[in-house]
Amino acid sequence: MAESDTCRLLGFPDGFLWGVATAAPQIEGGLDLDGRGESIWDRFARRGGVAGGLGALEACDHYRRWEEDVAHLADLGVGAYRFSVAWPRVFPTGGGRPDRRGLDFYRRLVDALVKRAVRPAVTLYHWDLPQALQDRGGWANRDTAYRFCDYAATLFRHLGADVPLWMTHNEPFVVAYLGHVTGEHAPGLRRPWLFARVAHHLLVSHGLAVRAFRQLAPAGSRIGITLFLWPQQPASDRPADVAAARRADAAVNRWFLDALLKGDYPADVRRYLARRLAGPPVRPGDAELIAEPIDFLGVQYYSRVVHRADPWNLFQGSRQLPPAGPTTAMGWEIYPEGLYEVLTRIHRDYGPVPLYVTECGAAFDDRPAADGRVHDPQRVAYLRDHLVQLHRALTAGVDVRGLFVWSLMDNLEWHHGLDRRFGLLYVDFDHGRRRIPKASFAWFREVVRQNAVAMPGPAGGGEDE
Ligand code: GCO
Repeated sequence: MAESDTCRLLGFPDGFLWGVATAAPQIEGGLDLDGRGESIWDRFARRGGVAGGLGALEACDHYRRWEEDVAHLADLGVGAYRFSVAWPRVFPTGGGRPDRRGLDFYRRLVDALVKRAVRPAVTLYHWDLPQALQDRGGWANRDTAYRFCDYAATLFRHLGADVPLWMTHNEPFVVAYLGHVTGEHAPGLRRPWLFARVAHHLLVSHGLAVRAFRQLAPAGSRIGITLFLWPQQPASDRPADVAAARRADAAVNRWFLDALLKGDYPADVRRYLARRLAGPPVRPGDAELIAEPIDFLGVQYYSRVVHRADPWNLFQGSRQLPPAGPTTAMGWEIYPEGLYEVLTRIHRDYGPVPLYVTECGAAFDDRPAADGRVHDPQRVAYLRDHLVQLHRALTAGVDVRGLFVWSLMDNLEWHHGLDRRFGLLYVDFDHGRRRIPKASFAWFREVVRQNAVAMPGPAGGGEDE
């Protein structure tokens, strides 16, 4: 390395945890293998909710190719791998006796990771509810929260000793909103009045699982939850726009942050929802349950949303402005400063809770070049610019312990199907699902190895080595 490169390195604290993330329904496939039960995403895809239909859910065939994927993780040199357990593999109908084959799959995966010094970070619910539970009302039914706790306890017992980081839920806002308000995600409902009810039951199930964890998990392993936390900003300083952005922030961000870290839902949005739709069905003791202390909070950041007041929007009284600047293949504005804003905001408004950025990444239209390699300088620039903002937050005193890139490999981007490529590994879905490390894979390996990010030189090069 040249002297000048050393000067342009932005170093991270010792022990900073670098990782990559995936989720079972987005990579595993193997829908019919080893007794796996039907998930709400299978049913949703069968009904036409997913581009590419049920076949797209075969995704990366990770259920069969997991050893190859673990080898890629080892090659990448990451300290941790965040993945989710498929509830329908462990309890095909949501409850009863666990299926040994499902548990054994995750046991083998965890053992292989531990052997390669990659720490497993397990998400319990990344959106694949057993369809049998949906048939009984899904998350709109409080009973699902108790079923979730049983499922969580089973995993704590089986894997607890080897999993240092657990996450109860992935982005409960997205489950409540895209699954039950807009219907873009499974179970595909358009019933805005269910938002607060579903969100509440998700949080109750989180609290129950945290309490079970305290009894069952070995000392030293930690539990938290991951939240979708995008800044919601006003389009102008007109009072109506400012109020609209504030309301959106309350529904998207504060609803969850306040309940988990302050022990109450924000009064403004609670009143608003109760008046226009329906409030959360809170029972005595729920507030304390939800605010059961967690060991860390997972922050998932991709972009921001800018709001213009619109009284015709029933849910939040605003509409979203189209992005002003460059976007990713998701149509999301590239706004790295937002990561700094989110991290410092949590620190300021909620105190010094340990944070992990449990997802950050971007989709671009990658394809192999004539030389067979996949050059993705946009992803490298995206990640680098976000790491710079993360570093800024660390310098400002925010307690961020690690970052997980979304994602290890191209995978099923929910209703969009297989063509939104977020991976560091390119997956050739047409030819045997071959994995090809992209240029960003090599770039991230260097970040991990050096525990530092190299800043671009005056010519702006060094991105596609
Ligand atoms: C989410 C999920 C991931 C997505 C990723 C890109 O944050 O929506 O956790 O499953 O695939 O965020 O949209």
